Amino acid sequence: MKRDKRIVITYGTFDMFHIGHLKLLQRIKELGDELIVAVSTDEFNQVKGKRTLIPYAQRVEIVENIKCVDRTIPENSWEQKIKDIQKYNIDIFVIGDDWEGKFDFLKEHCEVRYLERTKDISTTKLKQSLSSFLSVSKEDILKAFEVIDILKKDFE
Ligand code: C2G
Repeated sequence: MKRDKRIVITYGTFDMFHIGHLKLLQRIKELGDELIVAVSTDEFNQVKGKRTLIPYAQRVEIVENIKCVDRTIPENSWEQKIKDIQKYNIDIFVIGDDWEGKFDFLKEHCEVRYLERTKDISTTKLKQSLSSFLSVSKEDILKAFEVIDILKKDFE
């Protein structure tokens, strides 16, 4: 029985949602008609050894409100993908190419595509720039304000 809609699925943590995540989801959606995103639960992120800043409830609420996303499901384990593909009649599994080859075993069940990651942005980089921003000491900030005051006087 020919189904008219092509259904695509991807999996991820989507912590501190950023432009790299958005560009990926938009490009995945272009491959089909309906996009399902499996968002890693906090418990599964522990299994993945991934520390997240934003709790699952907020990460999944953000993802399900992304225009190109039609549905979200929880990602609780590495092993659920085949069942998901069967349960949701998935035509294409897609993920960033940092996973290149890792999910080829799904090829018996659906098409598998790896898309290029967006360069120069990652949750890790965001956390690093956030911590360096926050590590500016109070003295440095006060000194900066003093310099601004001096400069303002010079221009008066
Ligand atoms: N991504 C991207 N460009 C970036 C950062 C991330 O395209 N600059 C992609 C990743 O390749 C992944 C998706 O965004 O396809 C989500 O990234 P993460 O939240 O880091 O997800 P990850 O930890 O890779 O989880 O079972 C699969 C795992 O759950 C994937």
